[in-house]
Amino acid sequence: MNRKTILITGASGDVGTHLRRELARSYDIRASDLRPLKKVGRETFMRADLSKMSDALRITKGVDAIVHLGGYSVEGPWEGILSANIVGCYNVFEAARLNGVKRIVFPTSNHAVGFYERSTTIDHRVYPKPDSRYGVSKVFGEALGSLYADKYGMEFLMIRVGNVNPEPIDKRRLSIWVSPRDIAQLVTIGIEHPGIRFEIVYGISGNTRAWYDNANALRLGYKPKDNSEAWAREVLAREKKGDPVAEKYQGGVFCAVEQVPNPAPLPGRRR
Ligand code: 15L
Repeated sequence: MNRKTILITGASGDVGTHLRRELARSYDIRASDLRPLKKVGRETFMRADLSKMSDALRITKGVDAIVHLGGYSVEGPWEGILSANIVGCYNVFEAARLNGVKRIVFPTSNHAVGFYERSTTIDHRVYPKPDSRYGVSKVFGEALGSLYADKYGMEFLMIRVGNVNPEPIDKRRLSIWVSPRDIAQLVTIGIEHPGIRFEIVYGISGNTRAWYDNANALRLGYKPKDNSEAWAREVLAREKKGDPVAEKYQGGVFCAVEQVPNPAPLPGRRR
C-alpha cells in the first residue's frame, strides 16, 4: 500500500521534532520550517516562510494531509503573531484548499481557553477564553478551520494541545501534560479517522488531574497510554508557590503576564 505523505509545518520545533520521529513509522514526512532542520529520519525538508502565499502553495502541493504547527508557540509581539500565526495560518489553509488537500490537523493550544479557572472542568464545546495574543491566534485558526469545513468541505481535527514533553514539568502540567506517543496517536486519528468534518479535542494524556473532559477524543477512538500521575509526587515536592493569577487560571503565567489586576469598571456600570 502507498504510504501517505504528511506535511508538518513548524517541523524544527520541539513538538514538530517529536511528531516527525513518531509519525515517520507510518508516513512519508515532508518537513517545513523557516529555520534549518535537524533530521531525525528520512524526512524531506522544504524551507518556507508561511507569511508568503507562494511558499505556502509550494509546500502544500501533492501532500495527503497537513499538520500545521508553524508560527509562534508562545506569547509574542503583535506584529510577529499577526504575520507568523494569523497570516501564516490563513495561507496554509487557503493553499491547502487551492491544492486540493482536504485534511488538516491543527494543533491549537490550551491557551485558546486559558482563562477558564482551574476549578472548572471544560469540554470541547466551551467558548474560547484566550489568555494571550498567541491564544487569540489559535482561536483564529479554530475559527478559520470551522469556516473552511462548512464552506469548502475541508476536514479538520483541532487539537487543543496541553504541554508535550517526555515528562510533566510542574503542577499545572500534571493536568495538561501529553506524552509524545499520545500526541502522535491523536494526530494519527486526525489524519486517518473517516468522516471528520470539524472536531475539537484536547491534546492531553489520560491524566488523573485533567481539567478537560476529553470525551470527544475518546469518542474518536483515542486511548491514551500515559498518565502524569506517575510523576505527581516528585513534581509536587519541588513545586514553589506562584503568582495568584497564574495559580487561579488554567493558562498559568500566560494569564498573569501583562494583566491589569483590578480593571476599572466600564463607564456607566457599577462594580
Ligand atoms: C503552548 O501552547 C506552547 O506551545 C508550549 O510552549 C507550552 O507553553 C504549553 O502551551 C503550555 O501551556 O505548557
